[in-house]
Amino acid sequence: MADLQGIADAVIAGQLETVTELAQAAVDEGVAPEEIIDQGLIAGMNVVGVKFKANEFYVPEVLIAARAMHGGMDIVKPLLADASASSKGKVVIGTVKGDLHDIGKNLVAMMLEGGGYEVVDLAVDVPPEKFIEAVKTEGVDVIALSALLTTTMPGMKDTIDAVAAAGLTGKVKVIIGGAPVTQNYADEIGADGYAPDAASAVDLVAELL
Ligand code: B1M
Repeated sequence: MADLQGIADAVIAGQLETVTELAQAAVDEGVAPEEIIDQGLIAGMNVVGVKFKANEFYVPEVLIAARAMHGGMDIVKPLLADASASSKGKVVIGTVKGDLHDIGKNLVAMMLEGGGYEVVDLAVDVPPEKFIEAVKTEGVDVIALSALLTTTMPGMKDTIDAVAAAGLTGKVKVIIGGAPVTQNYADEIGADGYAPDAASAVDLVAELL
């Protein structure tokens, strides 16, 4: 039987090799990639987050856990991307200016790809003008913004303002997410939607398009 708890435990312990081995074994057993992500990789990272908050983990442990998690993601990602052949729409995603957290953003990107969307990933520390440029050059339907710091959340409003200033309101949807982000905040800044997690982000994009 697939050892999803083992994957979570190995993420917490930062054991890259164990994570990749167990993730591969789960894939070989036919476990759905979404299940491996939710119950293994994300479950482990959630514990890491709690430990970081409680000062039981410091930055090096968090980075080692994140690296182990990425090892698992590398195993399941091709399966997600293969889940659908034709693109249902194009999404540009990035973590807002000043913010370097990319684990959640990467998961959202992967799940969107798995859901059949084309994803343009602008990575981290992305200023509003870069999103606007991508909308203009890539013809994207949705901008997905991630923020993990309360201090960088205003970058989401700045991006929505830049969309308006570029005359793109209504032509492109802006959706937001990340641990400190809420539906209330989305309403307050005029975002088209908020998703609490990666799976909901896929549902939200489907709803909006
Ligand atoms: Co940072 N960090 N961090 N950190 N870090 C937090 C966010 C923090 C809550 C920890 C804490 O103090 N309790 C805190 C923020 C406090 C606040 O603002 N209120 C914090 C801080 C303070 C900092 C630094 C300032 C620390 C310092 O240097 N003093 C610094 C800032 C650097 C910067 O960005 N400029 C910093 C640095 C780091 C590391 C580099 C060590 C590392 C990031 C590594 C990386 O991303 N490559 C890191 C990490 C890992 C965390 C925690 C522990 C875990 C974040 C994570 O990856 N979670 C985090 C504590 C926590 O969240 N409990 C913390 C797992 C991930 C799967 O969840 O990202 O929430 P999450 O994504 C979810 C959903 O939110 C949603 O879907 C994802 C999957 O379900 N989602 C979206 C995310 N984006 C979405 C976009 C969408 C939709 C849904 O678009 C529509």
